[in-house]
Amino acid sequence: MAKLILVLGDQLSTDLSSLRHYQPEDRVLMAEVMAEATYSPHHKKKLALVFSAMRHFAKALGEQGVKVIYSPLPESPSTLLDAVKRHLDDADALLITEPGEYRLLAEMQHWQAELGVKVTLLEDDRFFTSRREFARWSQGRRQWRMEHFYRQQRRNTGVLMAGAEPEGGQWNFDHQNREAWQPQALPPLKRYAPDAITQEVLALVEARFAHHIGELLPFEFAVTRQQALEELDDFITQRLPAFGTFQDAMASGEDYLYHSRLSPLINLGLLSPREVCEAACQAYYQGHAPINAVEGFVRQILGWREYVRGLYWTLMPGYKSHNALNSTRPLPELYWSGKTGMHCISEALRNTLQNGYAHHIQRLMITGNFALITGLDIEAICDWYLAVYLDAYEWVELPNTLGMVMHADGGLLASKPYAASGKYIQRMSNYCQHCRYKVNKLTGADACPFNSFYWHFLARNRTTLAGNPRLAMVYRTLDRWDEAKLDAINQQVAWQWRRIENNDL
Ligand code: FAD
Ligand code: DLZ
Ligand code: SF4
Repeated sequence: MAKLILVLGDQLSTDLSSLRHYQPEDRVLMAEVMAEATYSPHHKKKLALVFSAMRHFAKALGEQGVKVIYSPLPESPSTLLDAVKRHLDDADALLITEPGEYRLLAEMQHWQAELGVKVTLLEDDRFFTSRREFARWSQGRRQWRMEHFYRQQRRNTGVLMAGAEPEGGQWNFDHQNREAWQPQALPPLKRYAPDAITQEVLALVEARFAHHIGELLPFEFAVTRQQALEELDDFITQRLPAFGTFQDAMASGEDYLYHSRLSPLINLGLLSPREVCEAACQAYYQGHAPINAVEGFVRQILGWREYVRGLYWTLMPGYKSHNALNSTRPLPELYWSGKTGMHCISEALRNTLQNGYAHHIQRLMITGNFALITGLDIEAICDWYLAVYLDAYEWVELPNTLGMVMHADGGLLASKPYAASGKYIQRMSNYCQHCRYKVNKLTGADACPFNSFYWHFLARNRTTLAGNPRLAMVYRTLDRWDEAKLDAINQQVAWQWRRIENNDL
């Protein structure tokens, strides 16, 4: 009874549930296929990262004595199913750890009939919480809140717990994690020179995917398990201690600040969320990093990352079609070109297009906030976020974009929309000092566009949002404004839209 074990591009973990069933008579199949490389116009650096990491992982498995068939582009069949058909040979069963995205799971459910052999999908247990456990947690709750889920996660796992109490006496140190940026020297990043495998991949991406978004070179990212561990160690020793304090800060020309940039490696499977949290907690217990940094970091992984995955699998496929604020404006060209006079957006997009990266506050409060307050089309903005980041997979991208940024799920993921005027951006960054717009102006050719778009957003969504107690104060302010002021905002917004359409804002 020989099996074929299909390992996907984001399943690069030696303790993957399917690989734990490997027997000497079995074979492992890994395939680069056009269907996965093009279902989204992935950033060129993401393609290079995925293919290079896949090739290195296959090589490492082979060196451990595992029989691996590796099917590289451009010769590889165009879909995963075709790759399986080509290499099934005498195997009488196909084993797969369930994929991270709904679209692929839906396809795989037809494979047994197509292939005529038994297809078994195993749970992906590289997460703290199984899909079933999340469904159980969410069942019957009037409100789903990340904070409630997170506390339960802390209790269940014992992570950062001192007996029954949270370490440091509080569940949450967010109030210490909102320092605005102060100019300071940041630790240098580690860079990994492309080896022969990566160079071959870079040539492939340049030749076959030249029309995809983003800059391919320089490519200096970690692509192996060993390099991923070096990245983890570098973050823990160099950046974690200040991670909390500057978690929400933004600075012109500083692309990573104290963020970990570990998400692409965790999502690929080269690092496990458990070992990443353990490393951070160890830094706390050894007195190397303070509690606000370590708790803040652990919350992102044990809390947010698990929460969005649970929400995705519990609510798909229906989740994708929510549009509570009726956001329908076509995505402006500037999201793809990066060209705009709004310095905060231009910086977030420069980071995105050059590095396939933007830190959370850039994604949420700059490009996301702009999409929310201008009312951009939900599908288009979700497609954009899925395309442009090294770490983008729908299970994590969709809840963050549709729920957290666009408030399109009506507040299921976040209790209030993350809408903000220029004032917030001015407080948390130095962007406004370098901008052609004046952050304190509401109207006029040099007024910060975030201001009028923000008030216009509140005014046009009054019916849906005014009842939200967390927005009561801003609606009271809006209520004090006379018709002339509201009219001036409408005209400003109409004028800004014309400028956006002419690629001139
Ligand atoms: P750090 O700031 O160092 O955070 C540590 C880790 O926590 C990250 O590596 C990540 O694994 C996890 N994390 C932090 N915030 C979140 C979150 N909101 N949801 C899930 N995990 C989180 N993250 C992705 O991994 N893939 C995506 O496709 C993705 N799309 C996003 C889209 C939008 C609109 C927004 C607002 C956020 C998105 N995020 C996504 C979450 C977050 O922005 C990134 O995980 C983070 O910026 C990655 O950089 P980092 O590794 O330096 O993170
Ligand atoms: C992201 C990606 C890309 C670009 N290419 C491949 C590929 O050629 N072969 C493969 O097995 N996986 C690839 N992946 C990762 C898959 O898209 C990912 O497994 C699914 O989206 C489920 O998360
Ligand atoms: Fe952004 Fe407005 Fe500040 Fe310019 S002035 S950087 S557009 S918030």
